[in-house]
Amino acid sequence: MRFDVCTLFPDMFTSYLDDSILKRAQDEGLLEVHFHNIRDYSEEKHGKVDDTPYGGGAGMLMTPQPLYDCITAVKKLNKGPVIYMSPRGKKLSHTRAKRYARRNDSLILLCGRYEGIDERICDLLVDEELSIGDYVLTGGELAAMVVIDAISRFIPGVLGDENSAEEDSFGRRLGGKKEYPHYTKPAVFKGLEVPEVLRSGHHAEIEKWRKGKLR
Ligand code: 4FV
Repeated sequence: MRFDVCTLFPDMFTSYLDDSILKRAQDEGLLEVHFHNIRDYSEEKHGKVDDTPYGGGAGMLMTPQPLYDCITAVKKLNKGPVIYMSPRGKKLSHTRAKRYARRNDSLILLCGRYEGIDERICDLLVDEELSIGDYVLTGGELAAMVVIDAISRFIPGVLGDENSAEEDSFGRRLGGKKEYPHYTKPAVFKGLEVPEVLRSGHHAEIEKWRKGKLR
């Protein structure tokens, strides 16, 4: 799966994507993430990408020209939907992440900064707005990392165990509920014992106990 990220801060993604599961997924060609610095498309001197809002109000907005030219250039490379990370958007969920992974080979993620972007970019180029929660971040980059992470877990081969994504919280295996408590070695830690049933080897009993712990 290919992601193209339009952002003012491409370097923010480096450490997050250069480690662990997502790094391996990229090395194995299961995941591609390309970055496009919106500032590179500014026609203003000094790469200006923001300006004051018409009608007044606090803060600055991202101006339309750099955004339009950046996204238009990226659309030549990536035929997927343009998704703007915004508190206004539909809420990211297990189901929505899985759907993106199943229905799309590629996505374009647009990261806003300041108070957001000129609405005409939404009118002209944005296909969907997506939110990771009802709060406001200083930039869409963190939201884009969350989206890349949550969707990538559903790309076949990214997680060691094919079923893992469905066995986690909200997964089909758990009926969409939040997962049961997990324990690993040692059997006793700070005087707290791992529930006996989990060490019994009785799989039916273990399954029953786990189902009883779902929330
Ligand atoms: C956000 C969210 C979010 C709004 C202004 C970036 C910021 C700034 N994105 N889910 N919540 N974005 O707060 O996705 O442009």
